[in-house]
Amino acid sequence: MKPFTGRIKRVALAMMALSAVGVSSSVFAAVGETTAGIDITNTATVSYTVGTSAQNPVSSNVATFRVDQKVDLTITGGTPTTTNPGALNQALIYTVANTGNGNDSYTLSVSQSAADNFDTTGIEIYLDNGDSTFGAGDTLISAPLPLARDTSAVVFIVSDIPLTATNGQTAILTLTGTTTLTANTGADNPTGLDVVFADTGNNGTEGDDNNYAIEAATLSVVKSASVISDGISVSNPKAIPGAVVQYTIVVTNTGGVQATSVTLTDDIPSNTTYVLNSMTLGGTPLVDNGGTGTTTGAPVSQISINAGNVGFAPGSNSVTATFRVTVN
Ligand SMILES: [Ca+2]
Ligand SMILES: [Ca+2]
Ligand SMILES: [Ca+2]
Ligand SMILES: [Ca+2]
Repeated sequence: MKPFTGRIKRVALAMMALSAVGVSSSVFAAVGETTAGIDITNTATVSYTVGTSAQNPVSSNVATFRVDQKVDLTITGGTPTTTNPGALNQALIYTVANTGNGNDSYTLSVSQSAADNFDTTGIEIYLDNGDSTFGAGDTLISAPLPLARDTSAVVFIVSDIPLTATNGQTAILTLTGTTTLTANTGADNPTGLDVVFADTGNNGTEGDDNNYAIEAATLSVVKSASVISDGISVSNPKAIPGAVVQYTIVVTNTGGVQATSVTLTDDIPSNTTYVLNSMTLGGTPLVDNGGTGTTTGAPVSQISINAGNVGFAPGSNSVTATFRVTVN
């Protein structure tokens, strides 16, 4: 009865491991299969009679063979990760499952696709601490990952996103796991533990993709100048010395996420003088150095305007700022 009880216990442990990481039990096709390394013994008995008398039965020798190890694993990429250009330590989630009938360890590696938009840098692999979220409690994987039969682990590829990535781009990364066991393709050793690769392709290695999806703000800036007054002509003022010229700066976001902390900075051009308190943002006049519009120097050599957030929804994806100078 002992082996039977033991198997119940193992299955129960496996189910606990499953619920801990939220993996469907259907991935573990080997649940219920006999564990590698168990010896199966059998004895034949012969009974007979002589005349009408039953004789003592005769037993055979014990025939023994060892259950061999079926190596099988699955790697499954999870939901893609949405991220931004320049973001550091961004995680892609994968599940590694031992679907064989024995304990195993897997060497994990990462490859980057060339059929996507960009590569990431600084790649590391982490083992999750059970919350399926990459965080401080997770552990850097630097050795083969041990997994008992019928258990799985959540693993993250963690890497940095280049600043050059743009809105809508993707980077595809493949996590590959390879058993540390060696297949025995020769004759069966009845009493030894042979290893058989039972995964797809019978090569002891499996992998799957996941990808980063970039959400970026894409800002463009357009600047124009128009003469407001020259003290001579109301209808057609010209840029003569003493004329007031208004600069208009329009920032437009054609990306997929709002830009934050948008600051417009402009040097006051040579041969002009800044008109004090002439900055506006979204049509609202700003008081110099009142919090939103800042001037530098006396006389003013530079202005800057804190435009805050610039959204990306069509129709509300731009901000307009103005300021004025006089021509010296
Ligand atoms: Ca790539
Ligand atoms: Ca975690
Ligand atoms: Ca064998
Ligand atoms: Ca394979």
